[in-house]
Amino acid sequence: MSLPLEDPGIPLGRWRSIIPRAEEVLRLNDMGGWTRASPTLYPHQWSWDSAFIAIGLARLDVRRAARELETLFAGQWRDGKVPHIVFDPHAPPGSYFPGPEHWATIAESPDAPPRPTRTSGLCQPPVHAIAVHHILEAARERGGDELADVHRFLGKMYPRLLAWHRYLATSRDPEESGLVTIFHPWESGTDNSPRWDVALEEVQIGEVPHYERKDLQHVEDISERPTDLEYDRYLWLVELVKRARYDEAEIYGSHPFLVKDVLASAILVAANEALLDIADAVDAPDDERAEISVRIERGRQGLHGCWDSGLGLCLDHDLLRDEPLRVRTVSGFSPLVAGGLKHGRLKTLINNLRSPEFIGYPGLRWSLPPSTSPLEPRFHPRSYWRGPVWPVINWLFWWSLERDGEHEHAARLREEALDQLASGGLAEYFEPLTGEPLGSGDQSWTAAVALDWLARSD
Ligand code: 9WN
Repeated sequence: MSLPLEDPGIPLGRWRSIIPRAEEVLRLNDMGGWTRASPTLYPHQWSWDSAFIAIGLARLDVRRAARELETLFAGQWRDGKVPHIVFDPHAPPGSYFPGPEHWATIAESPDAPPRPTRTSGLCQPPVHAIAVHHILEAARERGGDELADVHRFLGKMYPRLLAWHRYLATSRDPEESGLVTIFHPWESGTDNSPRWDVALEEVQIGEVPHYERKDLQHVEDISERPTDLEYDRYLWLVELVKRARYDEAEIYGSHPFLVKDVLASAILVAANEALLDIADAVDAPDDERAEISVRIERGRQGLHGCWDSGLGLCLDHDLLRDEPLRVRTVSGFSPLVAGGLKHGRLKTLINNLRSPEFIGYPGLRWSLPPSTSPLEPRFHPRSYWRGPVWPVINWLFWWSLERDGEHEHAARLREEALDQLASGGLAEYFEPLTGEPLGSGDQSWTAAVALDWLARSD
């Protein structure tokens, strides 16, 4: 597997050295048909990581990219849920907490996947249909046997993706608001973001069985990871989900953390757009296409309802207290990801993204969006989702801007993001002021988005 470097249409310049490194990272983390998120900190298959990884792999080998998602979806639950982790039975025991033993009770759930139930019971943002669409586009460029194989793959994936999106539109949106409800910050993929602080602080922690964190062993500075208090809350919420035997309706009726997540909702809109194209490719029935179209519209309306004109951002909504979670984070730009915006709203979002509240903040090492605005009192430049720059978020914004014809803004984001990776390596996240690489090194999804960027001519 390697990127076709000889392509004269792709001026790689100062980024050329990233390619062999990124390929090496994906090889190092390739477990045979699936990719671990990183070598030590995350030794299993994570849901939205896998989708981004498949986008990068599609640039190297479309069949391997397809396999990545087939493996993940082998863990899909009967109700359509795609679990946030599919565990590797061969990973060293105790290498990640909470590992498979912590979730073993899912076997009791009627919704659990039919085969070995070595999955978590939560989910993550639905990037998967976007990834499948990338695989289709890459296969179309190649043609021949690869395209034929990818068409067979689409035939298998389409119903699974439809079931996944239906699950999110029903179990996670009984209100039909167009917005996805999450039960746990882990479901957002932006775990300790201050987006969740107010809602989490209301959670009264009950008796959490004794546990030992493993994540702190894999970072140099523990301030890069969530605090112990945050972990207690995370574990308590998992405990409650387990006590409800993963029964979604029961959780919905009693859980102390129920939040409409605008980023997951926006990703679902973009994923439904991708699914509509996939539906065309597999000649899906008209009623299914209509169903998907309704969801796209409803999702955009839902996001529109979360707009805060004072901040010029879109806000998550705490269902239990029926109030918006007013904090400036990258999720505020979710409408950009959902697309279909009127010109004025698109310009407002781009201006805000480039303003001193995010990319234009004085003194940033690279002109890239910090996960939390440095103007927020809860900003922390080293702590995970409370400030650091995340390459996958840069990729999502770049892709959205490209899709909507904002090529100049997209190109600037891509250039800065690649400069950051060329200088700091393929880290999980970066200190926004110094550019220091943080978290796990050799992070698979960082390598994957780099490969996708480098396969594009500009
Ligand atoms: C919990 C794997 C995952 C990412 C998440 C990121 C982090 C896990 C953790 O790592 O979350 O799911 O243990 O902190 O926040 O986005 O999918 O890379």
